[in-house]
Amino acid sequence: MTPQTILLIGAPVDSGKDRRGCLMGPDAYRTAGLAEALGDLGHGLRDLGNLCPAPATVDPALPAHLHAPAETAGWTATLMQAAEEAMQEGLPIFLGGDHSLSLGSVAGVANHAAAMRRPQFVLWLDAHSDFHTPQTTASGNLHGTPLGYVTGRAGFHGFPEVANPVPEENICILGLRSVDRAEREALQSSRIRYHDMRVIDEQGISRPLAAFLDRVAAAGGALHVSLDVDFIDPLFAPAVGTTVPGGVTIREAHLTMEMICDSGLMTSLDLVELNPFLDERGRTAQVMVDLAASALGRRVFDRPTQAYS
Ligand code: Z70
Ligand code: MN
Ligand code: MN
Ligand code: MN
Repeated sequence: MTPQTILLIGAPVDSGKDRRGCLMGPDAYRTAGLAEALGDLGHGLRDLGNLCPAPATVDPALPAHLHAPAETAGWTATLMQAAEEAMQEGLPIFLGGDHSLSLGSVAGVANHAAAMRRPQFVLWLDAHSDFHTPQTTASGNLHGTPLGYVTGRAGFHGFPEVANPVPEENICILGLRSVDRAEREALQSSRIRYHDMRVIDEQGISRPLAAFLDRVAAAGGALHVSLDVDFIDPLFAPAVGTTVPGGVTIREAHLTMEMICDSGLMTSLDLVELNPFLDERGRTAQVMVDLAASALGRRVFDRPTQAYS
């Protein structure tokens, strides 16, 4: 693939749920050799270090059961600005941190796309749909809300304004197998394209993915990819707070990344929900580094011996 300028942005966000440990994610990716792996592919690399959340206060209109709303609102402001700036220089990879970091990363890249007059698309690779609002979440965990926020759902009082909501029809979710009732109803009456594990089992992962990538290409869109560790089966990627059995295999995850790479469409990437405290000798961090490398050009062969079609 064409060499890129890749910006590594550490976002040790740990406020999106109760269970701690995702704050160690950025350093686990560095320790597992992310910069070296991407540099070996010929890309230019800049590690911008780790961000910290802007100061923020709780809006009294938010429901009382939310976990750490002020800290997450502060992270959202910081990440939104960092994302917008990074998009002017290259391809940012947001090293999480839990999935609440995507409130800021996605809203920020969408602001940049709007300034470039390009439609923003989002590929959400996750066991969960993360489409809650502060009012519909039963757990109070804001890592379950980023798609609600970036599509412009109401109720995020005290959070930065979403200037450029991502159109629902520009979002594709793959890997679903844990969706709460309130989310299911909201998803079913939305225009989001969502595919559960049954679809992947029956059709393979390449069919729904190729259809989405074709739509992004036809629209000349910018593509943000948000990779939650729990997209992958916990047998292969155990370092995650909420393990949901029945996820994609290493092979399906690599195929996903290779197809994204071949499309040439990806403009930004989140690596989220890695909890190194729960890992086994770094194996999940290594899986995520290998997947990022596949998305950015690593291949078994540099030339197919037969067409991969
Ligand atoms: C559930 C909630 C969740 C992980 C997102 C789960 C949300 N829907 N969990 N990512 N690992 O609490 O809202
Ligand atoms: Mn906490
Ligand atoms: Mn998630
Ligand atoms: Mn998840």
